[in-house]
Amino acid sequence: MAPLFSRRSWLHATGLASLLGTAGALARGARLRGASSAGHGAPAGGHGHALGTVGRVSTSGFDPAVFVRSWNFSELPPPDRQRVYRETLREDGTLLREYNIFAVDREIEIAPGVFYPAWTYNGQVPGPTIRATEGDRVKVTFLNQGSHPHTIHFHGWHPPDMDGSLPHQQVMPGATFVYEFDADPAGLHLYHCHAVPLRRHIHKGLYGVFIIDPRGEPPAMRDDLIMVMNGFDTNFDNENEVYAVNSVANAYMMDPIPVTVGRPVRIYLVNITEFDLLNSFHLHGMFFDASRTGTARAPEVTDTIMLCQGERAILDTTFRYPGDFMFHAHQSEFAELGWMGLFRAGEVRRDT
Ligand SMILES: [Cu+2]
Repeated sequence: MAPLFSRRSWLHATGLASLLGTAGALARGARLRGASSAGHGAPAGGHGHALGTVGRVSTSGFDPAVFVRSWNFSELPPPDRQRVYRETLREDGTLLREYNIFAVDREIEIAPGVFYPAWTYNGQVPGPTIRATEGDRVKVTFLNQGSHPHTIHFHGWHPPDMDGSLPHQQVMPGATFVYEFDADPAGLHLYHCHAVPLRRHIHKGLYGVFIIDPRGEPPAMRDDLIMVMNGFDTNFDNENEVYAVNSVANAYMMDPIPVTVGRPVRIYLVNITEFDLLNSFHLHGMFFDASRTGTARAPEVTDTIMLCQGERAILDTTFRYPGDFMFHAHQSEFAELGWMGLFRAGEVRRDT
C-alpha cells in the first residue's frame, strides 16, 4: 500500500511553505540584495519548489560549516589567531586564556539575499565560541567599536563587578573593559550583551557560546558541534521572520553536517531565540542523552528537547546507520522558516 504522504509530496509541501515564509519576510521589510547568490546550489526539485530557501548565502564572512566545529578561534591561521587568542600555562597547571573581543555593527546574510543589520561580536553572529577548562583563568579584553553602549555578560561564577549587567557597567562606544574570572562550573554556558533595552541588544546578535570542560577528563574521540538556536526579526515588529541554527536559514539542509557511523557526536545546544518563549531541537531516527546546562548528573534519553531563552543542553549520541538524518525545531513554524538541517552519516573507510 502506498504511503498516504510520500516523501515527494512532503518536500513539496514544506518547500512551498518555506518559500512563502521567506517571501513573506521579504515583503514585510527585510532587505533583498541582488540575485547573485541565487539560482545555483538549490536542491533539485523538478516541480518548481525547493526544500526551504533557494540559492546560497555567501560564506566569505561567516560559514556555518566552520562555526559548528570551531572554538577559541581555532578556525583562524596561527598569526591571525594570535591576535585574538592566547594561552599561557600557569604554575598550578591551569591556563590563562586571553581573548580580544570587539563589538561592531555589521550587516549579515541570514538567508539567500536577505541581509540583517546586526550588532556583532568580532563581526559574526553568534560571536566566537569561548572554551576553557574548569579552573582556567579567562581574561576577555572587550573593545566596543559599535554605535551603542554594549557589555559582555557571562554566565557562570564571577564577582559582581565582572557581571556586565548594571547601567554603570555599560561600555561606551570607543571604550574598553577587561572581564576576568575563573572558569567555573564545568558545563555549557553562554555570554551576551546586557545593555538596555536587553532584548534589542541580544536580538541584534550580541551573544555566543561559553563552554567549560571538566578538569581531568581525557581527550574525547568524538565530534563536538556548536549549535545556537536563533531567530531574526527582519522588520522590527518584535516577531521573528527567519529562524535558524547558527544564523543562516537552512544552512545545513544545503550542506549537511558530516558525521561518522559509530563515532560519538556531542552537540552543544544553546537557545538564544528572542521574542518566542521556547525553542526546541528534534532529531530524526535516533535518540540522544541530554544533559541540561551540561551539569545534569542523570541525562534524559530523548529525541526532542525544549529550551527556554538562555537555556542550553549537551546532547550525546552515536549514529548507528549511514545516511541523512534530519534535525529541526519541533515548532513546525520555526522549521519552515529556516530552522532545519541534516546530518550526513558516512561509514568509516577501511582501506585494507
Ligand atoms: Cu549591546
